[in-house]
Amino acid sequence: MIALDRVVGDFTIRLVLKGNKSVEFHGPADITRETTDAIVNAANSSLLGGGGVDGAIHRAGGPAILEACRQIVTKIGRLPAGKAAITTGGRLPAKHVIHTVGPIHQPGHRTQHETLASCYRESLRLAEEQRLKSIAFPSISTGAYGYPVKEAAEIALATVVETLETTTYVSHVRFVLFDAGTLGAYVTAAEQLIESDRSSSLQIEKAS
Ligand code: AR6
Repeated sequence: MIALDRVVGDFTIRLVLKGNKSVEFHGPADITRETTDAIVNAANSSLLGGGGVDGAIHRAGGPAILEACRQIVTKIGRLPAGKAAITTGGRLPAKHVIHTVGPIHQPGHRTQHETLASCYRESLRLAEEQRLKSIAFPSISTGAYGYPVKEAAEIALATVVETLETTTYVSHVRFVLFDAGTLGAYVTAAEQLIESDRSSSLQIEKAS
């Protein structure tokens, strides 16, 4: 069992799954530096940018991303919560950005669980459609949208692990988490998953 509070700084923990697939937890780190085939943006329904990770992605990726978002909005209108759309990565190291809209947290609202799970499923579906091998997610909805991080981490991880059982191309998923508290919540969710399913294992990949 990993005692996360003893590990400080930038590192990666890897959850190894059947079929040579893996889910990594990396942080504290900035997703705009990721070299996965795609990174996921926690956007809003306008797709026209915002604060948090959305602002960081548009700043680092440049105007090509916004232009591609505008074209999507012209075609389909606003992107509903739980759905996803793919654009170029512009100047980012990742070739693609998958924009998804998380639920805004409202205490006691059970449908939000399904909407948040749908963000991960829909993003993975688009990556699979494009035959991408790797994708990086931020912690969707746990910033400005206020979703409790423990609950969000459990939903995110369970959905990703379940969806990875069905993918042909996508085999590496990386959660890139901006702060130590969020990283801790995701690793705890991974530890709980391993307790219930002993066929997977956790490894500390890198510590610096
Ligand atoms: N890399 C990785 N994670 C980041 C980064 C980064 N560069 N920057 C922030 N985070 P948020 P939401 C983390 O608010 O809750 C925007 O204005 C952040 O610490 O970005 O889904 C959109 O336009 C937190 O853990 O997304 C929407 O209006 C996580 O990313 C709204 O915010 C999500 O925080 C979406 O809210």
